Amino acid sequence: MGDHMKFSLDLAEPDHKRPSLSRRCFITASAGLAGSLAAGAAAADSLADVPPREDGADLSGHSERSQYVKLARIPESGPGKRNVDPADAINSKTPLDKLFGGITPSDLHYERSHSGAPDLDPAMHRLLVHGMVKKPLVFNVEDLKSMPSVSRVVFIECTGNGWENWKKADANLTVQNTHGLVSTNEWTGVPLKLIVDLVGKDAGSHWMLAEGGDAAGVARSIPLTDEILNEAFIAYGQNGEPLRPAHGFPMRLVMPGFEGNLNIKWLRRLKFGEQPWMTRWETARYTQLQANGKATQFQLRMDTNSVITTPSGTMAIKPGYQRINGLAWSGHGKIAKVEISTDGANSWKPAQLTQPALPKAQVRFQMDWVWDGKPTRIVSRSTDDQGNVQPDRKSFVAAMGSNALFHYNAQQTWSVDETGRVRNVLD
Ligand SMILES: Nc1nc2c(c(=O)[nH]1)N[C@H]1C(S)=C(S)[C@@H](COP(=O)(O)O)O[C@H]1N2
Ligand SMILES: [Mo]
Repeated sequence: MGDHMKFSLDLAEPDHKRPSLSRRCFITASAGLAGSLAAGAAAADSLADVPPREDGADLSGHSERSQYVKLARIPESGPGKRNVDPADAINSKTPLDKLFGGITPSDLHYERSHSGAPDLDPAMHRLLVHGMVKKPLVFNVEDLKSMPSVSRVVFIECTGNGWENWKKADANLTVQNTHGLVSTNEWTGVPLKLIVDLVGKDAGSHWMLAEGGDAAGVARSIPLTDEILNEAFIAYGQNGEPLRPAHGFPMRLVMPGFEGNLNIKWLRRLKFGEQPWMTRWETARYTQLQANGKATQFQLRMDTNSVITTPSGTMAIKPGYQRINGLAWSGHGKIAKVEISTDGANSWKPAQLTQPALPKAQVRFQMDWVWDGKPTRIVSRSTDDQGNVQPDRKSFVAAMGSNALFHYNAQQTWSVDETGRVRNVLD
């Protein structure tokens, strides 16, 4: 590792057989490196080396980000259509390259709204639950809040995430552009199962229609598998506070592991029935065009995915020590392993996963790398606990054909040129 300090940070999950995390979290330095810390760190031996203490601002009702921190989503009006007037935007992407850990701040959770974000009055809002049930019911927000609740950290991902790279790679894209339609929040709400039991769903009903209260009237037919009945919930809470209007205030459906579109916002109706309703959102839209020109319906699961966020598109690195990190997620379950290649997918090394790695949530991965200054390509590959491996781009496109637009989960390659410039490339 030459003159560079070597970090070896063990992030393994503690368990009863092992010493505690704090005892196992250690940093070791290669010999003879006193004073030569990570990039940019300087030797110091007195308080004169750090700035003096400062007066504080008045305390306030809520806190803002530091004036020195600039974080924003990017509104876009479709694949490759950036820098648009927000009035024309159809989605707004999360700055994955500027965030830490696994939770997305609420105001930076990506947004996809088909007809803007209505600001609904919770006192007026109602949820109708009807169809093949013994007793149709109407719930308001207070009804939901008074019931037993679940809180769960899960990712929501738009089926369109990754659509930028289906056909070509624009070298000027950041990871926010390529992968910013996925975010992870802690959502709180009432289990769907409880609502199903309260209304007395007919045993012959295996589908549920969920409809939003926005002008677009997004409505989807959801198959009532055991997994969905056990895991779906109607959320009113987001990262410890009421939902933000952009994310469905005052209530939305949360469907852990399934396509973003099913997570119906501003939820106003659940209807139980025998067959899917074939709404325009599952016929004209959100179907997957195959190579033979036919479209597949109800491709609902979000697949195993990962992306390196540092270093990533448009960043620049210097030769020497780098701490690579990124995010991995799978709609099938928990991320079990992430591997990184720093030589264009020729050889792979395991990355460390930041614990806890929760099922159907984004997990942060990290790895040491010393860049020798020669042009190369870096890429990550995730595997989940159900054995699904994120495909390389060539086999993914060969399997899906190039007519498709949704559910892109191929490995993301970043090239590094001799000046250290990092760029989006296909493979
Ligand atoms: N009522 C309604 N629900 C909706 C949408 C919408 O436009 N209206 N957009 C859907 C789509 S396409 C996605 S990807 C997710 C996005 O959720 P978010 O904006 O909270 O990230 O919400 C889904 N639920
Ligand atoms: Mo979406």
